[in-house]
Amino acid sequence: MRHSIRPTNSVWSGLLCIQITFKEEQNHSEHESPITNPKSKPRPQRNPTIEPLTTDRDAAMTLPRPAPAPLLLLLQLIATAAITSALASGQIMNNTQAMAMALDVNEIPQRYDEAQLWRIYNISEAMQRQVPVGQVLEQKFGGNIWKENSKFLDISIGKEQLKAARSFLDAQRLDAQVLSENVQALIDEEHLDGINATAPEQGQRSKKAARSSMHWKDYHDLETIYAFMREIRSKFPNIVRLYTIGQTAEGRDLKVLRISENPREYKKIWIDGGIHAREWISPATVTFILYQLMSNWENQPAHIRGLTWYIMPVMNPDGYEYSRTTNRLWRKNRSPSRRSNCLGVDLNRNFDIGWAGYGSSTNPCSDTYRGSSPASEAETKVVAEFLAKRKYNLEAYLTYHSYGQMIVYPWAYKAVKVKDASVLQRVGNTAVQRISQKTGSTYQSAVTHEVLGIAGGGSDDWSRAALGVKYVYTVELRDRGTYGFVLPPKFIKDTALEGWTVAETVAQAIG
Ligand code: 0X9
Ligand code: ZN
Repeated sequence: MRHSIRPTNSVWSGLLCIQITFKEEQNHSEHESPITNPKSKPRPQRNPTIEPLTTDRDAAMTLPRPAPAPLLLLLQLIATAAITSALASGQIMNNTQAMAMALDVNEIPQRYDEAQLWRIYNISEAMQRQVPVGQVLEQKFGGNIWKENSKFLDISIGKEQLKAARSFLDAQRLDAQVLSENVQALIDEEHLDGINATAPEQGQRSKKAARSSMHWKDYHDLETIYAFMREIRSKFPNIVRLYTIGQTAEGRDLKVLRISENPREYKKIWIDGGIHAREWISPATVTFILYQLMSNWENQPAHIRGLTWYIMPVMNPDGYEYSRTTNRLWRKNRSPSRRSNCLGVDLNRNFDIGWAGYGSSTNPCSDTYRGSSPASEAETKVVAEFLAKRKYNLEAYLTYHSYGQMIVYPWAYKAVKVKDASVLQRVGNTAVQRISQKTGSTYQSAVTHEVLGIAGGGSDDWSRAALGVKYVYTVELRDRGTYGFVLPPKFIKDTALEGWTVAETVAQAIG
């Protein structure tokens, strides 16, 4: 039987705008284990012009509603008391962090008006040992680290702290290149770009709830991504299985698709996205990979069709939704901490490999907080358990992040290369070349610690160390700093194609 997801046109825009009949999943059981599905928090949609897969009620909750005045006052009081107690308890917390905490209480969207994005070069290792520049900018000046690698540090600084942070850099004889004068403008541009790309043309709008709204002209909320996964499952019931492997701290499902014609015998490849909430291009790319696979499954070459694919587009659903609704630059998950009012653990510092080593933080307020113990987080734990049970024949682990345009391989937790580094480098180089031919983008392939520095607790290193997976890559998608995480939707298709090219190349290498 031929399964097909029907592209509407042959050109890019049409090719990517799949029109698949939407059917509710009541008749299907996707749970392999009897895990219940607790009521998730309301999930407001960011872009009301996208054809809804959710109900009208959900769509109506596009923006968080302003709290009535007395309630605001009360919330302010609570926030002030919380800030005072956190300061009293000796927690290192600057104004911005305290503000963010107050905002967590209110769930009022965080704005970045006139916040600047800086790139700071020439931070020597010696200087870094004396004055950890990123850490100081983060903790003293409310900076938000976007990217730290061997060559530079990208950090955004709120309007109020710009002067003071500049003086600090001057004192250190460091200069900052301004990548963006106004981070909020980047966020607004990203939003508008998505709205323009998806504005319904006259007479073209399909009936509500009659069609799936998946496309790659804009970023999607979790529910749309999950509906797409269900759709794939119901279109290909013989070869696709949809797992709910656990729930997050906020009660959202963690979902994985398996695509295989012979799960017992075929070699396996795992692909995940969305470990970091703000890297929206990652889930967009992973869903695109799913689409590339399934829109032409029967004609795929043997090296693709002859594999078992495990695909998890959003490993951090709570963080992803929080980034969509409340704080665009949120990185971690949203789990509460016992010893702090700050929320969230960096899932890519929470895996059980070099966990207490370099490159992560013990401070729950830090963006690289490693958690209270290895795999303390539901997301980490269930993924690790799921994979550990399936490690036989598991040949590849691909994890998609942004930004930087890099394809990196272990190790990250120590300054050593894996023994077959030359093979990984060769496959990485092939992907780099193919990407350049396809889209013209320049990517770089390298061993992680050399280009991104040492950091323990990463999913990539864990898959290699704990499961012995051979082809392990972290793919840092576009761009190289112009927009950073806030990549306008017009770049999704080509970036996702680059991500697909890496997956294709690795699949071919597995053979
Ligand atoms: O730091 C990370 O987790 C990744 N970069 S990102 O900007 N997307 O956050 C790089 C991960 C590389 N691998 C490990 N550190 N294990
Ligand atoms: Zn990341």
